[in-house]
Amino acid sequence: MENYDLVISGGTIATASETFKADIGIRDGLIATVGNDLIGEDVIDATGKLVLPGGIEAHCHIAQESGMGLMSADDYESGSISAAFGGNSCFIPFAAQKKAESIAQTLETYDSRAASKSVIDYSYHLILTDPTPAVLQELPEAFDRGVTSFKVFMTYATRISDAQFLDILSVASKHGGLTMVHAENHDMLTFMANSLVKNGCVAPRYHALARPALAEEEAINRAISLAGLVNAPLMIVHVSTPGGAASVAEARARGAFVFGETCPQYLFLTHDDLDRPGMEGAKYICSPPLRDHATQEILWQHISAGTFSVVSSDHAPYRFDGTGKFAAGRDVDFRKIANGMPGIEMRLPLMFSEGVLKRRIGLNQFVALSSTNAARLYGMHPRKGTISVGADADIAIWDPEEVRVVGEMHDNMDYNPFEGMEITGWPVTVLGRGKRIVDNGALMAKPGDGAFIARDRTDLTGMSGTRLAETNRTRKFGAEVLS
Ligand code: DUC
Ligand code: ZN
Ligand code: ZN
Repeated sequence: MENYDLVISGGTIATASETFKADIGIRDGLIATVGNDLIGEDVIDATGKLVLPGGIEAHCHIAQESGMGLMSADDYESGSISAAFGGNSCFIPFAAQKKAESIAQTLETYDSRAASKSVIDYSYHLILTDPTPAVLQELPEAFDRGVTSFKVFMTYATRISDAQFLDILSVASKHGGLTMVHAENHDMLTFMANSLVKNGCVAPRYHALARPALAEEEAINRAISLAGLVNAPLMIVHVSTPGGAASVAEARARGAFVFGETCPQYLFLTHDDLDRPGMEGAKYICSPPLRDHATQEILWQHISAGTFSVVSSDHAPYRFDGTGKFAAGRDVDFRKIANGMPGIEMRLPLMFSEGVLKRRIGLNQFVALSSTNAARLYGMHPRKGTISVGADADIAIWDPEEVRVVGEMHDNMDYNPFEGMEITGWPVTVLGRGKRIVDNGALMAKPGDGAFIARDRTDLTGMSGTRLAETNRTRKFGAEVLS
């Protein structure tokens, strides 16, 4: 009988499509076989445990300056460690372009921030803030080196105009990149914020009022229309509204290249959290803002109906002090409080405990939402995101019965927005390419053990896209509307 480097024995394996009992044999960091009675140099007894593909965190801000220029509290070491304790074996933080910077310079900066620090495998999504013609020309080179997705903003100082958006989308359409968008209508937000502040409404709770659902819904519809014009794939990140989710669902139902993401904070927290005493509400300032209980239920319905391809943390860590939330002072209005909250370690336990165990989603759907779909969408499948022969042995072993009350996490934060919740089901061992990253509460990996993963372009097979009559060459008497 063959010997493997490591065997995971006796567990219940779940992928995005199947659940079954088997052993996994690992050799040279890859899954070499899935079978019974396997023999290994090293064995992990997974009896009574779930054996899942390691989570892939597809939206987090690590060692990144915000639009306000504020550095996130987590670097690639603390951020990746926290991710691993939360069941993730791979993550895709953002690499944010500074004004006037080339994409090559941006990627060089983030390579130096990540390389010797991450304990899990990683890639980046670019953030485009200065899409000059030279930058757009450079974009396909980033796709070629495996950075195949990038985010743009429809609000903030870093926002792009609709004209710039179309230019970007048409480059992405032609060269196979995936555009991710923060969709909120900037002028609606400015109007609301100015009116509130003028009337003395400056406390954290007004953050939610200043960013109404309608502003997100309008921007999502516009983004889908713009992408449709040039038939470009589009990922709407952090969808927080019923109308926004409905637009994603409608676009997907007609085969458009549209994908959606939501986040745990929109499922587990509400704008009432912004109304905590004193400045405590600042901990819950994130954008889009927290909504209400009715919205949570509708977002859950969209999760179970398949509207969202991924549930990501949007971990954007700013401490509750002068280095983070209050970098502009303690007595400032809500507009000047750092925007974002932590959650990279909580994403999967929350979704397992409240999603799977409360039967809102099935176990296979949990795997799809937490790992497999991200791997597919962001060009890492089948190397990552599944348990199959030849895949990286990126595996999370979960105790589905362990109960913990949420407290401190392994990130570099001084608060946890989910503190005090009772959560059932936690990852106990996480492997990255066959090596233990965390094991029974202990960190086993070293900074630098994680490697950069060059990603493929998004596979759009099975979606028809948007073929508008006006851009169809044969109907336009041969005119080249789109090059
Ligand atoms: N958008 C994000 O994706 N994260 C933090 C804040 C924001 O506006
Ligand atoms: Zn955003
Ligand atoms: Zn984000």
